[in-house]
Amino acid sequence: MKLTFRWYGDSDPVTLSHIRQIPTMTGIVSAVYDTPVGTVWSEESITQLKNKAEANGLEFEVVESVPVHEDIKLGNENAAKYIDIYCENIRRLGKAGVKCICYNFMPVFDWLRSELEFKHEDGSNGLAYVDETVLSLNPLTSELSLPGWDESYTKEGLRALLNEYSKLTEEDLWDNLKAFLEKVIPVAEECGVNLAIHPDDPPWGIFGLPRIITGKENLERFLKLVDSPANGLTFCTGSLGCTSKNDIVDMIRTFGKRIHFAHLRNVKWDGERDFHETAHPSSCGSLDMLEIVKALVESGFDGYVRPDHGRMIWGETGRYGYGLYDRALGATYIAGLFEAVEKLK
Ligand code: DNO
Repeated sequence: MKLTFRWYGDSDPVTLSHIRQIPTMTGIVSAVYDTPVGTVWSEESITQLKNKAEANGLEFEVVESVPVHEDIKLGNENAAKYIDIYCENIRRLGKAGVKCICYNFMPVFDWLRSELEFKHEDGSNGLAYVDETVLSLNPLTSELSLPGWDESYTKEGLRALLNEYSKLTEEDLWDNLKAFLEKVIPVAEECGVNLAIHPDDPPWGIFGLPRIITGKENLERFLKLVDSPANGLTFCTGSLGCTSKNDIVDMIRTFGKRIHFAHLRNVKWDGERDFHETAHPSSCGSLDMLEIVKALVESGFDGYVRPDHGRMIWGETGRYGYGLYDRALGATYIAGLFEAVEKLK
């Protein structure tokens, strides 16, 4: 496995020189942030990103994310045009040495939490999700700014989009995902790039919008849509594992080789649809991180790993979930688990 760290570009308070000093770190996970969704990324921006990483002794082999335009998910008359653009981005990234592209297929909203500064007993704080709070929110009237809310929508734009989605069923979303994969996977194969879908977070429908990348059965169905190694998974333990209904160790053992990228983090279940994010070690949350790493190693996983959301500790402020300190602790913990499991194999 290759240990990586997410970096949000020049505006990220966490610098590349910080990331480089985390033991055993090999590379960054990043994206071109200077163009809107559905545009071609300039070769210059891609090269700049790669050069910056390399100047700091880091590789740039993983992109998170190349976002999928809503018209592709809706399967409307613009879908073909945006899929062509997506293919061009795969070609350009492949040419620059990118090996893995993470993306998601969640309508409108990305990952969602109801609390950004949930207080932990030790004085740190982190992200949390309380279903009742989310159910009481109306995305059209709420002034909240949460991760997953795309700030670029105007209220009118969002209303129109939600209205378009109101006609879309889960089965329609499956059809549109299949149509997307049938075009992009052959291009990915040609370019030596693996695509890795990120599960829905949380893995259930919200605000009446369908979500389909949610659990074992659906992941099985997903992998069969286009049965190619290039059509793989980002296995996010915190997303799939935020509900006791998903047996994530079993899922890792089932999907093994089709996992190209692993997001390893822990969560504590507070109810059937309530959870908060914790420090990475097993004893801090509900997930058994050792069993997770064992399952990855034993199923021949040979991809990229990154620590995921961290708490804010030691007075750090910054991008929610993406501070330096707790993620760096997570990274060394993960590296330790891999070392132990691999040596004891
Ligand atoms: C949250 C992330 C997600 C993820 C996208 C992938 O922290 O894991 O934002 O990057 O859903 O497209």
